Amino acid sequence: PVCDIEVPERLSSSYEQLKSYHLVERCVLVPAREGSEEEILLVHRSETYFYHQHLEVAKSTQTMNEEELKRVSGNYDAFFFHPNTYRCARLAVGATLQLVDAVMSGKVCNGMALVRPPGHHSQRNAANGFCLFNNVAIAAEYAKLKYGLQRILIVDWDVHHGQGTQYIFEEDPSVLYFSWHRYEHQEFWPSLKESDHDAVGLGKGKGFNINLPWNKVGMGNSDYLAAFFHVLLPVAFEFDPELVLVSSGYDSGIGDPEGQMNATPEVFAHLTHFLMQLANGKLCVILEGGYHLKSLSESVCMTVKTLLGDPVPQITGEMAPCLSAVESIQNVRAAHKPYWKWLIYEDTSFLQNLSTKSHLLKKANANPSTEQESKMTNNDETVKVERFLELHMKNILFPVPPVKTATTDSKASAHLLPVPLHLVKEMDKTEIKALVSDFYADLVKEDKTWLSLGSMLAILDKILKKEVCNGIVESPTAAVSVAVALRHSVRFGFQRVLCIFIGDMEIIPNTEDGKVLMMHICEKEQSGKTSSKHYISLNWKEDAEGNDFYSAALGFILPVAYSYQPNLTVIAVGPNRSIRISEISLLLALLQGLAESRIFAVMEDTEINLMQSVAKALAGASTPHFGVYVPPTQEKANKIKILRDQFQQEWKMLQCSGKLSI
Ligand code: Q9C
Ligand code: ZN
Repeated sequence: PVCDIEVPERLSSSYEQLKSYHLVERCVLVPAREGSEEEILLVHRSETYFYHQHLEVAKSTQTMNEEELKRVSGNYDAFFFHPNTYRCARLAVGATLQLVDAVMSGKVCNGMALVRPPGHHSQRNAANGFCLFNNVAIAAEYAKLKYGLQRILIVDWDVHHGQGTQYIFEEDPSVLYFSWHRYEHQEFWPSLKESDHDAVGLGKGKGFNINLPWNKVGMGNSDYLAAFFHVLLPVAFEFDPELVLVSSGYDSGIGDPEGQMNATPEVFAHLTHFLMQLANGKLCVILEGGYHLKSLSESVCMTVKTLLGDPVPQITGEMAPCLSAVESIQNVRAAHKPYWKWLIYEDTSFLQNLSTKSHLLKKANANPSTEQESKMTNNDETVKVERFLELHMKNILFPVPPVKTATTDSKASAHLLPVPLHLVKEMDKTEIKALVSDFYADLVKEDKTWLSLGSMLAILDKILKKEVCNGIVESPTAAVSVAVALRHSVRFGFQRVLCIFIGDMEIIPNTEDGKVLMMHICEKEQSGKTSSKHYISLNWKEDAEGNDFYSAALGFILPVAYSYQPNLTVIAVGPNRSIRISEISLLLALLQGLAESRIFAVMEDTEINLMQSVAKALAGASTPHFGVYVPPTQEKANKIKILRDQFQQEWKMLQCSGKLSI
């Protein structure tokens, strides 16, 4: 039997594409090795015998003739032996473990293993779905044993359910397994009941298996991001893993003949960027599926580029999850409510009548096309997506600014910052004066104010001209500085600016309607200011030790921001901020996925610890830690719910339940 999609070209074309983006030369190359029998047996041992059937059978295929290979392969579902399969599979295991060692020893922060055969369908005692040994599962057991890890997160973004991985860790609370997958009400391979959202784990492992079944094809960027905001990320931050492994199949990307989904390569940059915020950045990405060679290789490149710390491309197009995706998200949240603190006060209930149920009947009645016909249309489709991607990647990729983070040395305090920043000269006084009187006179009333605009304008200019990626500036009058900054940016041609105010500030109403989205995080209710689509006030006061801001950041701020798709983010920290430094760091880390990482921080509160943390977050120099996870109080959870209900029609990434409450 032959397999015409899980082919060696998957690796060679990915590698060629990495070379053409000059990504290979920026990586540390970790040599592969064969995984040892002992390592393979960490997962594939038989519990009752000394004879380890799975390993022995696999080993014996090395010397078989074609007929024997066919016979053995016939014992499995969608697995095909070649005389080299065993050796390749041992290399795939070994390469994966080498990556785990490189990350755990601190030699590298993160990395990707380009291996085949893939692993996530492989079970303790069976090959399955192109997988012989379960590379990622072995890696998790290995990391537990060798490094004493107690919490490992496996994120399986392959379009198929990694049922093998689920079976292996079903009863194990030390490994949290998350998988989304094409399901179509159990119509799609491997067509298992246990791939549905109600398979949450067994025994002690209850709550540590999370399945998000897609009941329709055509899921895209918004659906994947919604799944991260409303399911995976909150759980992941609560779980607080020590290591993150990705079962990284790109058959969930556009053009894949298996997945039939619509997500474009840059979404993988975003998913990667989010996962880099966990486990102190310890992230190992291991290849699984992905059968459209162009889609696969571009997605691999987006992943590696992000692992290397490059800014993330903007997502284009309408940001709204589809109804079926939202329904799936609602059900998995309902299924996991008993197990996770962050869900305690979320109003989640199961949705029984899914909008996709009728689609089953349609499918059964549809005329099956002949194999010849479907091969033809498949080829057409493949070429079409190839052409689309060729153009699309040119459109979304952008030159990385030569400088990451800029500041001015107005008070000679820049040297106190923990990371070397790029120093920019203040704008010249006459120049400011001219600018202000021409365009900003209504905003700048006091004389001493315009004097303080020199640093702000100098840095902002560099960001707008894309000479630097982000910047930090002190300002004794943040509200005025920001008002000027916003109008200046819009005048420069930026169409959507996201502005987040933190603390007590007299917010100057913006006149750039629709081109600015403001969010104000403060303790007191803003009297007289009513929220609207472009002005949202989030009253929040710190009341816990640790960090209880995850629910606001993931459940509200990020979905709104992703719905808006800003091309610049401005953050202003004023007096009496009501969130902690660790919470501001979290926000900064998450928001760097937007606006090609263009962030401008305007600081009125210049407490040294705060300045250091913001500088660190912007420079991306250290791996973040955001303080201990604290679940939101009922009051706070309720606040988020009310805001979500209020805005989910306009900012659709907020949607996480099927039947809208308004
Ligand atoms: N009629 C991975 O992506 N399809 N495996 C079988 C049987 C198997 C995919 C169809 C697809 C396996 C790693
Ligand atoms: Zn797959």
